[in-house]
Amino acid sequence: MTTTQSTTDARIRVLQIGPLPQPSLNVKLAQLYDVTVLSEQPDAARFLAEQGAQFEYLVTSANMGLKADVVNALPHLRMVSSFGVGFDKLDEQSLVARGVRVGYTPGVLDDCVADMAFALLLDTARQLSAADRFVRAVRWSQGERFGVSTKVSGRRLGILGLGRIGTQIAERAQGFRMEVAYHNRRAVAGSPYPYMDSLDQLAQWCDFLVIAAAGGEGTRHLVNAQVLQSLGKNGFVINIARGSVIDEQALLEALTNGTIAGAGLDVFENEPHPLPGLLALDNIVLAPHVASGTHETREAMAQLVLDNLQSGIATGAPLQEVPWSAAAAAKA
Ligand code: 8YV
Repeated sequence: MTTTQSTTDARIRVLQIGPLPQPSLNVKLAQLYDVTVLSEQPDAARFLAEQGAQFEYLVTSANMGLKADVVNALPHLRMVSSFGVGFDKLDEQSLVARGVRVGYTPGVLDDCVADMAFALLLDTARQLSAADRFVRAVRWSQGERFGVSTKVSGRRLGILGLGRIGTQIAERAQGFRMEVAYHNRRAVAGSPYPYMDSLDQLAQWCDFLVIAAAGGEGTRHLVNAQVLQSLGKNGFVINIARGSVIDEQALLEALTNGTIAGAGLDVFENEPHPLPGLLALDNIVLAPHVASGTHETREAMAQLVLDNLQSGIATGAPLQEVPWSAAAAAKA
């Protein structure tokens, strides 16, 4: 006699750290698996102590991350599927030590993040948001003049981090006939763009410094007071990567003192709390970490989270696996 497991019994248990930014993904995960959302538990630590041993699969996001104490409370954890390309908030040490495979969502968000870099660059240089505020405040209608802004086409674009997203930013710059150069932890073989040995050199050379480097300890505060000084009073900094790459206090001072001309930021050191001083400045454009936040890209990211999880369950490996060794090299 053969025994048939009921669908419910066969459903795989998945621990989800919290609600994911794409609502359809929360729904699909719950349809496909037996999902427990950790943030919905009245006492998460107690839940983990009592039921942690039942989970082999976990879903999180770049933003929510995954802490060592959670990994350590899941003795049978085999695979993590994370929504996002950044993995600076996933605890590398505990995951690697335990041999847990980790999937993430590179590639599918490059276009939208690069588009956002240019949106912030154009807005900051041409003062579009400030112009919008000016018109809405009826200042134009009352006879005031807005003043002039800064030309973008044909200028120099410096990219910190010529990875997938940095490369897409460089490609968009061609449409604006911009000169492009970059700095990385090492030169990218075959890149058509000139490599600058130091970030300081890149900052001195460029008009617009765009941050597209990975987050984490290896890149923390790379853009400091000295680099901003080198960028100079006509220079702009744009950040679509991680807030931690810029020393936000030094940036606030540079924007306030006129050490640099302006900034466009989608990311901050302590999200969702930009330094309060930044909110009062007019030479800055602020966005709430939404570079990947289009319907199309978020759907593609959601699909990759599902595909990574499904692949992990079926084969033991996600389709797109976090390259921890590259991150370690960045720190060296
Ligand atoms: C995510 C991001 O949307 O992919 C990343 O690393 O920072 C964003 O694209 C966000 O972090 C989701 O949690």
